[in-house]
Amino acid sequence: MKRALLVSFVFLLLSARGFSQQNLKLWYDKPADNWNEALPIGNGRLGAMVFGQPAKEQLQLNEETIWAGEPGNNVPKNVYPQIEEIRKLLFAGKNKEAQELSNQIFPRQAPDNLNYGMPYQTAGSLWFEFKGHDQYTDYYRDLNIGNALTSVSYKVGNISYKREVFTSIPDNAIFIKLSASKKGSLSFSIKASSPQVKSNFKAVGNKLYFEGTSGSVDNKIGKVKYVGIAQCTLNGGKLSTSAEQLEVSNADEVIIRVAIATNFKSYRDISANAMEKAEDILQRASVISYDLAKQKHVQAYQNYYNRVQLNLGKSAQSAKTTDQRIKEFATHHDPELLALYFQFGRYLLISSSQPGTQPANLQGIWNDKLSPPWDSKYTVNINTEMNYWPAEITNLSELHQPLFSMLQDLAETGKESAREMYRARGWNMHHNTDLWRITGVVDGGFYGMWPMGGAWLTQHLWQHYLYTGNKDFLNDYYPILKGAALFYLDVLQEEPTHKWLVVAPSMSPENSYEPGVGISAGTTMDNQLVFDVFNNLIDAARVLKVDANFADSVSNALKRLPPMQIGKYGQLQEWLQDKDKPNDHHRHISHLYGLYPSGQISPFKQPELTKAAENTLISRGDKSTGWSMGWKVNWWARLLDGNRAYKLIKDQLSPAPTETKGQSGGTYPNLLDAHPPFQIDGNFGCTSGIAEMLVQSYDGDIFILPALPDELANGSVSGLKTRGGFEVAMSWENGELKTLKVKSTLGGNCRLRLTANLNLQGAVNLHPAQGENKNPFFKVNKIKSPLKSEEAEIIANTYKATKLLDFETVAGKEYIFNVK
Ligand code: FUC
Repeated sequence: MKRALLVSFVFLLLSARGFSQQNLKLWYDKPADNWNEALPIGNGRLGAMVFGQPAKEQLQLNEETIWAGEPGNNVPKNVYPQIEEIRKLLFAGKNKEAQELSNQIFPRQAPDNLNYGMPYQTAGSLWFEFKGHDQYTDYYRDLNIGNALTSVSYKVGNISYKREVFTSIPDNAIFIKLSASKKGSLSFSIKASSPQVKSNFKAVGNKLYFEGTSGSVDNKIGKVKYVGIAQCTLNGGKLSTSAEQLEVSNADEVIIRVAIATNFKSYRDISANAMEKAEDILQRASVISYDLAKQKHVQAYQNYYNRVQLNLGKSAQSAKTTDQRIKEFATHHDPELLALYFQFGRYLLISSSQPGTQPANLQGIWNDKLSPPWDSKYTVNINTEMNYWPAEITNLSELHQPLFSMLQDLAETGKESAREMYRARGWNMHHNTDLWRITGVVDGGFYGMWPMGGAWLTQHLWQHYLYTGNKDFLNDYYPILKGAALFYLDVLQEEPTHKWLVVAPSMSPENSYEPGVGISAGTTMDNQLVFDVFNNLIDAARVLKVDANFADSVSNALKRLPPMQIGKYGQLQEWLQDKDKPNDHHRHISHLYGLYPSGQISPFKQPELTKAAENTLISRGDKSTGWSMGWKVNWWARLLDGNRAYKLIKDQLSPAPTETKGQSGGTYPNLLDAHPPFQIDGNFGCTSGIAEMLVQSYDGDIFILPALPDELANGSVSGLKTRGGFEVAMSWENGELKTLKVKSTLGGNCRLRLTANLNLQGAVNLHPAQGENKNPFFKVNKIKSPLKSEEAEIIANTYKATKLLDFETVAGKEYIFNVK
């Protein structure tokens, strides 16, 4: 019996793999007309957008350290007395005056002696011009996310032309192969261009150099020097050069290798030699054959990518081009597009965030401008965090590392803002940072007076520990957690009414309770963030057996944080006072941080609070910016409403508006998320949301299929991770679990939550769970009972009955179950 089970399980996994591999392509029958149709490739450090135009191919290029400006923070001097003044005004109920003073000390535009962060900038483009290729037939281009290769093919006359491009992870270069069905038919020129003010181009031998210096913005001079080199190797034919271009005539096949490097060493050191670095990379890449480089790249990519398989079923839609499928997704059942979209999020993380690189910014690494929207920086009041939501649950844990490295920098630079602005120990940052790790206020008092960026980002450290159990990691990063806790210990103020400890001044990101007034004391999100910062510190100190006294003082402060509150409309209150507006459709719903990504609100432990969160979510409406809808998918998953989560995915996976600005997101033809304009967070948010619909592990257990929508009644998934280092594979039919495999990497008790009518059969002692989960990775922090307005009417939801089952696991073992 067991054997039969195993065989059927293996078959299932194999078929899932075979199945999904056929459908891992974005494909089109015409070239990209604009950037939002071009296809992104990247290795974490280098990015390219491939347009696929037959007569004039464009590769728009990025290198992740080409940012405007130079080292240096943006912390204003001598603002502490005014911060104190703002506090007093807030506690006296003079909020408008507090906002005015905040706007005055932190003006909307950067003052002359400061900056509001630097923009991430493009490295320019390479152009391949093929005379006579304007008329073509049999056009096809794709991006295969199963192996991270993009290709273009078409015919001119009876000759077939093919291009293949990839950005190698191991060899750190872009490889391009141009071929044709008939020998001697490749004739074209290669040029480079750049919008940078300081740039130059020269062709020497078989190399085209494109160099430049990044731009100057606000009080910073552009000092990032970059050197790009495209090296052309011919099979047959002839290569010639003119001043600024390479000319290929009658070649059989051409390989082009592109290296780009900068003088960047770290956020405070730009003394590297860009030319030497670029030549060195190219030299190494040029001794590897194209085929070997391709093989190495695919292997390195698949090492990450292949860990998760998702099969949601087939439909005839897959015969259509990707842009067409996006147009029809809301009306035509297309589960394969959903699986592709999920995997595309993983593809983007693998391609924009590799160990040792910069973290993925607002556009990952893909940007064709000098002044991209919001500078393509790191906005940390939601966007940067969202980029990393898929990292653990979709089994890409190592790719979280660039965010952790950035935190190491910020924990240094953020000491200055903590000290100068708040006279506090530890470190902090506000709602933006950049390559130079600024930590001061950006965009003025209304948007930027939010000293909570570090509180949110450090959650990623603790969550990484909960997923991996890596104590060395925790030990290394403990000082950063401690620095965040120290900051809030010093900054918390006693508010006059309840004597709770609150952060002041701050705000509920970007929202206002009166026109133009958002500045606050003790917003719900701040309270939730500090709750998590303090609990993480206490738990980390306990795991590492350090700082018992310090943990005690943190624990004392923790007890004095405000509880969550249910306001008069039955909503989760956003501010300390019940000032929420019932018709507020603001994109930020920051106080639902407690529901997701944090785990402070659970349908099973706090049904009323959960209902209040749901009321808030409903009143905010569905349609919003891309990232807001991505967040909503995760919230509806946590609210155990798979159908509503799926509805939000449909809103997101519909054609992006043609407007380049606005509040109603969607998806561009290249499957990238529209804020609009393009912003990558929505892709990552939806990817993690889809995973949260299938498995959740924040509430003391592993909830199997918590939010499966009716439209995805059959499917299978493997490789999803949970806290406690478990890896889950499962299949379901008619909306019910069929098979389940749990792999334990850390051992310990495994507590499963599943629908009550299911009985699992497996070769372990599976018994009804009792008491709290004794596996420490599943500890649930007790929140205070919420306060409830007398006017609030709350009728908690009834959820499908579930049961909890425990079994003991051994590290390295797999546990296979079938449903009886
Ligand atoms: C925050 C959001 C905007 C945008 C920007 C990058 O300011 O409110 O919608 O996503 O970040």
